[in-house]
Amino acid sequence: MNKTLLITHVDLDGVSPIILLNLTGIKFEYKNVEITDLDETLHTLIDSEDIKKYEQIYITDLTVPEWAYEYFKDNNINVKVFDHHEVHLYGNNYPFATVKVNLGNHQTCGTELFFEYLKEIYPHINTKKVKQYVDYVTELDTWHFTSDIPKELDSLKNTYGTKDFIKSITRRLKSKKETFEFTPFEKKFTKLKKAEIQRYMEAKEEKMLLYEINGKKCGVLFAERNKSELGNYISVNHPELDLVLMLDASSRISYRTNRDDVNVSEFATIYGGGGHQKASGSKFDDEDRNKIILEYFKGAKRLEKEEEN
Ligand SMILES: [Mn+2]
Repeated sequence: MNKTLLITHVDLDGVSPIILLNLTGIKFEYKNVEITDLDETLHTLIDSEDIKKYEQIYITDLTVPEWAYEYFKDNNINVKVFDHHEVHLYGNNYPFATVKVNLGNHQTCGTELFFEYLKEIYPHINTKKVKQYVDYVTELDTWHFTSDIPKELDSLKNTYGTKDFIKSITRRLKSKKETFEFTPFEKKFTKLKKAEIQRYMEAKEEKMLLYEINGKKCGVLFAERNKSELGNYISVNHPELDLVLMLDASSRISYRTNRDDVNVSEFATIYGGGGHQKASGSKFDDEDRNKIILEYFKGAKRLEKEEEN
């Protein structure tokens, strides 16, 4: 078993800390965890006592629950936490957590905070090219763009899949090339993808339904992908809306706005969720899906899933 474990989120900001650790040359294991699964992941690690086998645990881009902080403290687990979510600022009560929403004069992300830490211990990773990559991730995660590259990077991650993306980017960052570049194929691919996403967003916009919910004027969409981009597109095109609600029926509900006078995190909290001021989420699980199915197909009976062998 390796002595270092990285527990991190699944998006570009969650996957990039894995890439950064790859660059250090140390051996480690990692787990990509959805926000809603962190509690269970930590419980499993603790109950099995596996957690005590690691000399170093890093947790990035995830909000660590208070009970876990207390456990780490009481059991002298060598954990370091790096995150940028506002709801997680209580983490700073523990010396082993770094939770910052801003770094200098810009909004930061998990990857950047982790990079700031790692580059002190492993100065060889502090190259112009790696910094360039970290900046792309920061731009995407905070939705402040100076170019289209961050969105293209995200598009490539979704196409390659997490494992191959990690391999490919690690190789590129390790290479002798001075700057971070896409291959000719990737350039062509991202161009086609961009046109496809534009068509997708226009189609979703046409199907948007309007509601007043809790005194807010909401545009409601059913969408399973490109939610940040779609939420932003609708927000910009419809300044009359307070917020954009995107229902991903097989996953979760996302809340977006680009208005400064609306806090979607407060809105999401009403529905048991949370997040950032301009981008938040709440759960939409089997229980919710079941309600809809029973409402639509009157008299339907839910059956137990058969055990898979
Ligand atoms: Mn993040």
